Amino acid sequence: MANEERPILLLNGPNLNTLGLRQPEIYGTATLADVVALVERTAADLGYGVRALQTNHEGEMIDAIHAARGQISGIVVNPAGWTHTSVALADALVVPEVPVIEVHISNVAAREPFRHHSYVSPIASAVIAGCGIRGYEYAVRQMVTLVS
Ligand code: CA2
Repeated sequence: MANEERPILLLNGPNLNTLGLRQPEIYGTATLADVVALVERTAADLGYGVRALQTNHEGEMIDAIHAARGQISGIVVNPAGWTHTSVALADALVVPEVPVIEVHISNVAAREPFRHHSYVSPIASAVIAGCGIRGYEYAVRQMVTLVS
């Protein structure tokens, strides 16, 4: 099956639709559209398509993950605030049975203690944090290495 038929699923969690609009000292000035374009460009260079979703609604993200089962090569996810709160999202991410790579724009380990725990990291193949939006590019490259 061609890689385009099994795209990489790019998931961005709550409030990331406002990326670039506030707190540039933490998150930089790039927008969510810049992130999606970077991921699409990187994946296309490596022969993969991308299906992208950003949502502020946890159930919508969980439903999208369930619906992707059997259709995707892997998941690149920035769970945002749900990283630190959501057993349900972590449980959903294993449903498609594909590699999951967790991305954080900021270095969560260097921030408040409540950001030091992730429910997603134990089910992730890799975790990238503190590289700015470049972390998404690195995640796609690592994903393609894992699934090709
Ligand atoms: O560093 C990251 O990528 C985070 O996942 C971002 C989350 C935060 O809760 C995590 O601890 C780390 C926050 C995303 C909120 O999105 C914003 C976008 C623009 C400006 C401020 C927040």
